Amino acid sequence: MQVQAGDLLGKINYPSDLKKLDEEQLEQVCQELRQYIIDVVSVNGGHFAASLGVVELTVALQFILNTPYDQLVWDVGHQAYGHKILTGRREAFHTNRIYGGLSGFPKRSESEYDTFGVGHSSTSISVALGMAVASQYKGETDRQHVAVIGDGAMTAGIAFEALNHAGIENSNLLVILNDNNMSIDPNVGALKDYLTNITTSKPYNRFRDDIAGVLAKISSIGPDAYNMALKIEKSIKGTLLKRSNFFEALKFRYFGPIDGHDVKHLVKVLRDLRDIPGPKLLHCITTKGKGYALAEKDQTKWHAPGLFDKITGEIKKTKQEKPQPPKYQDVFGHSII
Ligand SMILES: Cc1ncc(C[n+]2csc(CCOP(=O)(O)OP(=O)(O)O)c2C)c(N)n1
Repeated sequence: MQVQAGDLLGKINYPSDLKKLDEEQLEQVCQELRQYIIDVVSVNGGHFAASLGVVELTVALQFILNTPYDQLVWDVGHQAYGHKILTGRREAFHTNRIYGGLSGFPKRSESEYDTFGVGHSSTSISVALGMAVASQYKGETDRQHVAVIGDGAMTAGIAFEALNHAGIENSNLLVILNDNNMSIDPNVGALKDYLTNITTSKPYNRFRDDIAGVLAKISSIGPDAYNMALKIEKSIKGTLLKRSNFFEALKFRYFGPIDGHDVKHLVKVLRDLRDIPGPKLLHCITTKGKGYALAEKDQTKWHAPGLFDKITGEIKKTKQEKPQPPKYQDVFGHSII
C-alpha cells in the first residue's frame, strides 16, 4: 500500500536532495522519516524498532557523507529502512520484502548505495575495513568508510576479529556503535556490562566528544601537531579516567558516548571525525523503537511485529487469510526439544 511522505521527505529522492536543506530542517526530516517508516511498516510488515532507533544517525550520515563514493555499511541491515528511503527507494518502499519488490536488507544489485549484501550480523567492520584498505592502496585518501553496528552484533567473534585487524591498519575507518542495550532480546555478557559502565560513568560523560572538534582542527595544521595532540589526549584520558578504554587498547580512537537522537550534534561530530585519520569508534546511545511509545516499552515484541494498527498498537494476526503451514524454525525447535 502506497503511503504519502511528509513535505520535506517527499522531495528527497537522493542524498543530494537532503544536502540542499538547511541543518535546521534536519529535525523535521527525521520526524517525517520516522513517521513514514511507521506508516509503511504498519500496513506492509517487516522489521520495525531497529530502524526507528537509527533515524537520526541515518539522516546525519547521509547529510555529511558523500555516498555512494563514501562507503556506508549497515550491519545486519534490518535497521536500514531509513537508508533505503533516502537513497532512491522511497516510492518503492511499500514493496519491501514482497516478492519482486525491495529486499528487506541492503543488497548490492538493488542500489549503488548498498555497499554489501547483509542479513547475517556482525560482518560490517570486516567489510568496511576491506573497503578502507582497498581505498588506501588506490590512494583515495579522501574516501570515508563507515560501519554501523549494534551492541548485539558487536558481541560476535567476527566483529572482535575485525577490530583486532583494524587497529593495526591505518586506513580511514569509522565504526559507529549503535548502542541501544538490546539485541532481539536484552543484550547479555561482559561487553554489555562494560558499555553500560562507560555510559553511566560521570568522568567519561564530561570528557566525551568535544575532543573530536579539537583534534579535527589540530590535524588540519599538520601531522606533527596532530601527533602531539594525540599524546596530550592520551595522557589526559589516562589521568582523568583512571582506566583504559577497550577500543583504545585495540588502537581505535574512541569518541562518545553521545546522544544518538540529537541530529544536530551528530552532524557536528561526524563532520569533525571526517578529518581525523585512522580507525575511530563513535559510541552512540540510542533507543530501539524511538518515537513509537509502545515499541520503546516492549522492544522485543516490536523488533518485527508484523502488521499492526499504528493508532491503537494492536498487532494483527497474519497477513494471509488462508491458514499457513508451520514455519521451519518452529518445527525444528519443537523436534529438538
Ligand atoms: C550471525 C547472525 N546471528 C543471528 C542473527 C539474528 N539477528 C538478527 S538481528 C539480531 C540482533 C542484533 O542486535 P543489534 O546488533 O544490537 O541491533 P538492534 O536490533 O538492536 O538494532 C540478531 C541476533 C543474524 N542475523 N545473524
